[in-house]
Amino acid sequence: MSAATIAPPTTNKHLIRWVDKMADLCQPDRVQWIDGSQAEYDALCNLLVEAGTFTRLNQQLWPGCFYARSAPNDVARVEDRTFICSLSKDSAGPTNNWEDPFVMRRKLKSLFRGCMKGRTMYVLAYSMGPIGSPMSQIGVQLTDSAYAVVNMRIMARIGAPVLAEIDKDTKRVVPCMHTVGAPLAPGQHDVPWPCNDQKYIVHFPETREIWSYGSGYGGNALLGKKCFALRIASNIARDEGWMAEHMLIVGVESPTGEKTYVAAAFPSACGKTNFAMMIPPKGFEGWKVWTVGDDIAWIKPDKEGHLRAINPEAGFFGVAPGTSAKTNPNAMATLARNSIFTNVALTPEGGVWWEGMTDEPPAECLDWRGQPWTPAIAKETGRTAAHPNGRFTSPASQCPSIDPAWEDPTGVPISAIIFGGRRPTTMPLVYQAFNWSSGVYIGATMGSETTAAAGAPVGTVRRDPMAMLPFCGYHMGDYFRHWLKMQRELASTPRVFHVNWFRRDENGKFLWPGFGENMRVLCWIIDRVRGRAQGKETPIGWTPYFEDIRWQGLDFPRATFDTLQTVDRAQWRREIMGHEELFLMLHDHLSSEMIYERELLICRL
Ligand code: SAT
Ligand code: MN
Repeated sequence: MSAATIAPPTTNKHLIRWVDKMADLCQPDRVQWIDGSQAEYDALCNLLVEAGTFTRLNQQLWPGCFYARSAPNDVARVEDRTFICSLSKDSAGPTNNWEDPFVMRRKLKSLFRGCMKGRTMYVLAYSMGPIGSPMSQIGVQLTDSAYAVVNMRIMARIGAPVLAEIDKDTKRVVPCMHTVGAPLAPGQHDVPWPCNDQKYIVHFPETREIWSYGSGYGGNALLGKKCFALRIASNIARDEGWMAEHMLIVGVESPTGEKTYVAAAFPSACGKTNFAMMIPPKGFEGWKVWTVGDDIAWIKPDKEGHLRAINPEAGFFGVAPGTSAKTNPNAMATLARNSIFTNVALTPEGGVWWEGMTDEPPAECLDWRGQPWTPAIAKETGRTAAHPNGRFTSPASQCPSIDPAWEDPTGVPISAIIFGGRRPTTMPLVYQAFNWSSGVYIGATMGSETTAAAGAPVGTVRRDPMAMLPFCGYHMGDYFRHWLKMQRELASTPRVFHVNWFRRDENGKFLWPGFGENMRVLCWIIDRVRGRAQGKETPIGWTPYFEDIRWQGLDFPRATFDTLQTVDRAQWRREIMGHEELFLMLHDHLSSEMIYERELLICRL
């Protein structure tokens, strides 16, 4: 076994022993400890270019940028191959796939035996959260994917400074195993995107371990993100009395310099990244929206009992299609350099393109599979140039709206929590929960209405509690309990709101213009938090009076606003029937407070 030939850059005996043991299991040709330097990053990128995984983009147009195409069978997270292997099936709950941890371990051992033959095993120490922050957590990912390493360098803090933290031995380290599952026989030629048809994304919540097999893409391979920062961290958070949430964090600054931070959870395809990087509309001169994070928030009570949050990530792994100078200029500026693009289109000039980036598509390009693509071909075949889940990986520090406090080790104070969904009917533009437990109920029952494209009957709501359905690492009923329990740790709870940008009129037309205008709703939320705006009591919560929304710069008809805010009792009765489905599934772990909130809502209606 030719393990590390250079002395490992750590004194931690447990870490060294584990790396040796895993190298024995996976049998890589080499072991390389990642230091996180620019030189090392450049060398790995060169290696990826040589391997055909990366194409260096035109450096005049896209400085420091690379382009990658994945295998067509490895383009997204694989929820049906994601497992929570707690000791008892009951702890994983009905919303997670479960397998007996002993059975799964045996399976993984056999899959991982010799899985890195012909490859390098990288030892990637990483910190989720600023290095040294009391709210940060540390992981070490062993991976045979250089692509995963260079992406993780953008998405997390990695390398030597993290190893130095590990050497202090003050924090438990989460071991993360990752392989693309494609060992090479001697002399065998590698493919640009090695992966395996068989995929396993496995979490052991009690021992805080992650094992990922067969995929090199996104959340399957960048283990700090969904696997650690949400599924494992939600378990740690429950045990330690904090919250690991699928939420963006923004700070809103008024012209007088007053700053208010909010966290928000929306299901996928509701414009989370756009909201996190919002530019205030006409009429809001002097206002500023600052970005702290676009995907994950770790929220913890401070000594005084106020919630503070950090963004555990250091970059954005954003969906490219639909991102443009119109929908999200801050994202466009962020991704303009030092970024990695995956599964978008490659233009003849050595640039990238995706649907929605510009009004005019390029005359020709290579699509995400490497096939020639023209607007005419698209018209004829319906093929898109970019994969709908094509991504950019970009450093958060490059975002023009990045908050000056985004790396504050103590986090930022959270004054409000916002839930949202894509709801063509029923849900008003905005309403405020009466209190914490009714807020938890609102988050627990949130969801998005299915569209015709999803195959399901139109009008069905897919419940996605707190946008955590694929990310909660334990029983969803216990997760609601944990939310309710958090109130006891707090001197003051953040106010809770629900927003819906997607309500339509009887002709199917959106009632709300969206984008930057969402600032008006955000301002009402802040005015409520600060005790400045009135709320009108309705059966579902407090709603804004027309007069309390800041309308400057927008001529918005009062009648449309009234339609947007309508609480239709018949629709709401149907809505509550839908809540029952979720509650039935979770019934044996459901807190009585949730049933009580439901009864109260029924009574008020
Ligand atoms: O691929 S990720 O899991 O990082 C993003 C997503 O699918 O939500
Ligand atoms: Mn996400």
